[in-house]
This record gives sequence, C-alpha cells and structure tokens, in this order.
Amino acid sequence: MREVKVSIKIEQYLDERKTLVDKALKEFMPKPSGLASDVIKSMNYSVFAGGKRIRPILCIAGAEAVGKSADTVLPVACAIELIHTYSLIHDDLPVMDNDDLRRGKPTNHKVFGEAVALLAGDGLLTLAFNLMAGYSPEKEVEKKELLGAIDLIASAAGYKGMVGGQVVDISYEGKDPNPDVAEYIHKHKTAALIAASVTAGSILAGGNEDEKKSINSYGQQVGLAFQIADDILNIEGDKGLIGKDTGSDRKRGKVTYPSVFGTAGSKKYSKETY
Ligand code: GRG
Repeated sequence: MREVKVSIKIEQYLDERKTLVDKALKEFMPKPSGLASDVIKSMNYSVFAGGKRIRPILCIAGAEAVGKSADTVLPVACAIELIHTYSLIHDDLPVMDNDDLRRGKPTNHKVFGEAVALLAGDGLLTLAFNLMAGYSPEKEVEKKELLGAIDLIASAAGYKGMVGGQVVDISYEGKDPNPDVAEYIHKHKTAALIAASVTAGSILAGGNEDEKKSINSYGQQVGLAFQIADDILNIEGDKGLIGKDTGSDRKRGKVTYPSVFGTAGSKKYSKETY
C-alpha cells in the first residue's frame, strides 16, 4: 500500500464527505414532473429522508486511500446510495419486514402506498445504473475500471450479495439460530454492498491489486461489524435516536448475531471485527 497521510477528525471527515454526496445527489435526482411524477416524488422522499451516506462516503474513502479525490467517484458513489435506498424501501414493505418507521419518518409505502413504493425502489435501482453508465470518465477513470466497478456493484447488490442475503434472512425467520446462517446473512445482506462501495472507489481511482485486496478485506470486516451493531441496536437502541422501531428482529424470529451469540457475545465479536 502507498502511504497516504490523513490527519482529520473522523466526524469532520464524515460531515464534509456527506455534504459533497448530498449536493451531488440533489443534482443527479430527477425533479417530479410529467405523468410519472408520483414515483419521482416517492424516490426523492426516501433519497432525502436523512440517510448517513455511509456507502458513498466509503466509496470516496476508497478513492482517497489510493490518492484520488472525491470528484473521481461521485457519480458511482451516489449510484450506490440509490441502490441502498431502494433496498431499504423494499425491506420496509409489508411483504418483507413491514416497518412503519425509517430514519424517524414514515416509511415510503406509508406515504405513497405499496405499489408506488415498490416502483420507487425499482426506479432507484435502475437509475443507479443510468448514472454509472452515463458517467463519462474522460481522463480521470479508464472505461475498463468503470466497467469493473459497475460489475462489482451489480454482483454485490444482486443474488450473489444483498438480494441473496435478504432471501436467506426471510426464509430462516422463526428457525433455529445457526452461526453459519447468521454469517451468511450478514456477509451478503449488508457487508457485500459496503465492501463493494469502498473497493469500487479504489478500482475507479486506479488502485493496484494489493491496494484493492486490502481495501476489500477492510470493507468486508466493516460491513460485518456494521450489521452486528445494527442487530444490537434492534435490541438496545433508543427508537428516538435510531429512527426506527426496536425489538422487531426478536418478534419476527430473525437469525441475528445476538440470537446466536447473545448480546454480550455480539458486542465482543463486533469490537474484534472493527
Ligand atoms: C429485491 C424485493 C427486493 C428487496 C430487496 C435486498 C433488500 C431488499 C434488502 C436488504 C437490505 C437491508 C435492509 C440491509 C440491512 C442493512 C442496514 C443495516 C441498513 C441500514 O443502513 P444505514 O444505517 O442506513 O446505512 P441509512 O438510514 O443511514 O441510510
């Protein structure tokens, strides 16, 4: 790995990169108009409902770690946020987790109805690929790198990643908690897109093989720890602070790290993973 010296407080880093992402998303998102304006409103509602922008920030961090700036990856970073937002809209639907609250606000289907929410998710997922394919890298990013990043993100979002994790999450509801299944769900449902975010940043920035490998391994670990923390918050979190209902995993009999290793064991595991 080449040495990149950064001396910046993490809160400041997250805040500054989030501002860049929010500004770019405002530019990239379509404005409601025409006969399909309801779905565009619904897409905008969830994109601007207060997400932390962790995945796009990680994509930027992946580029910065190998010496390029945020500008190099902003369209792809924003596309990843659109994919993440689609997954949350669909995850909240009655046919999935049936949640009423997300980021402290009514979930998309509570405001726009199930059919429009479903279509808003589809609209965001497909818009993400428009955004990535329409990105003219010119000199900054080679076409080969761009295609490699798109391929990685598509795999991480699809049946080999997030969609695969979600289907196992649902099909194991109410079944005996099992460490292999818990690991499968977390690695696929959550860690895959997080790892792809930071790795895509390093690919677009022209990182070498060693750099991309180390960055991907970092992303996998952070992604796993992130989902374990989410599981713990589902038990111990303050609804006012986390902006969604707690206790839902236990009610639905979800296979989570706390259901397999207990809350204390999960806290220890997530610390080790970070
Ligand atoms: C294909 C019908 C269909 C649905 C797919 C794949 C999927 C739905 C859902 C899985 C995605 C999911 C809900 C993963 C959980 C990961 C998680 C902890 C999400 C919360 O991420 P944050 O904290 O969210 O980054 P913010 O609100 O900050 O954006």
